[in-house]
Amino acid sequence: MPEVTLEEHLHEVKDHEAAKLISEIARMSVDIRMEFPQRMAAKKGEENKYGEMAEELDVWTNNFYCEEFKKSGLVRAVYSEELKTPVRFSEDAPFVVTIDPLDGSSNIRSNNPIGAIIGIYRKEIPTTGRSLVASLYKQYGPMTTLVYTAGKGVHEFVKFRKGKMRYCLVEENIRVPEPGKVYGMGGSPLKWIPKFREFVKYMEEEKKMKLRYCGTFVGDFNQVLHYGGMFAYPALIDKPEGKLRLFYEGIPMANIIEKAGGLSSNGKISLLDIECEDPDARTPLYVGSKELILELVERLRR
Ligand code: AFP
Repeated sequence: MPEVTLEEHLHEVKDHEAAKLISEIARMSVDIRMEFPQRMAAKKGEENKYGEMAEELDVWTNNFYCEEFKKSGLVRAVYSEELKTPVRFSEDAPFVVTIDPLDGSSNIRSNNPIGAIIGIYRKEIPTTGRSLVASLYKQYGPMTTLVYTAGKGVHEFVKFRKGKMRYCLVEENIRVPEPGKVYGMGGSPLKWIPKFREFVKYMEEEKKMKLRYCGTFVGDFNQVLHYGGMFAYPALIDKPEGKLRLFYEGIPMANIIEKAGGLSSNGKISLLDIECEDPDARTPLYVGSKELILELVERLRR
């Protein structure tokens, strides 16, 4: 297959400013990935707004993105899982971005896959996911990959080290396989709502699906995008809103799975249709193959 770089592929994106921002975000991976080894066993940073101990690398990565976004001149506001309030730059810049700058950072010490999740809007937040211009995630695994949608299809690239940094196309117009093969769930099974626990049993015993879970949403999502099935961080008995963040994690990834022919849900409706005023809101999250998500929503409704 002829080598197609990310920059060449982005020529197909009608919104040229969005294409430029996606290319800028891809370039940032070089400096970010180089920070990992020296901070692997870093001490815990300070407590974040959710009362969780942010890793030092969370804080560094967030600051790096904010500095680079400001320099790009393309971003007027950054909403981040690591910021108590959004940081604002020049008001005439075209985009507002939501970022989970380092998803899965509690997995750094164990060298599990980690990643970044980014939503790109022209409109102000809060808004629904339907107004996303583009969304993307980067996975820092054995290889650095980037998956994006700018509205027309979902496309995956892998970063080559040779020569100047470039991402090359691995697969374009990715479709979530039906039926799916794998499932993964966050949290403690003892805390999942009973109807979801029953559905997990159904996936195991009736659907004969295989458990695949790495503890990072980006890694667990990526498996479902490629092999089909479901990733869930469900509603919990003591926390009906679940753990994952609607704007920083759920909406950008829901956009990708749905543009790839899959579905997302909070147990009732698509994450892209949730109207929410709170940028820090959490949501129960179910994403995956369309038929499986429809079955789950039906069973949760009973
Ligand atoms: P961290 O970024 O604090 O590691 O949280 C990662 C995450 O938000 C998401 O990537 C995982 O799916 C989920 O948390 C795992 O949560 P549990 O450790 O509660 O299963």
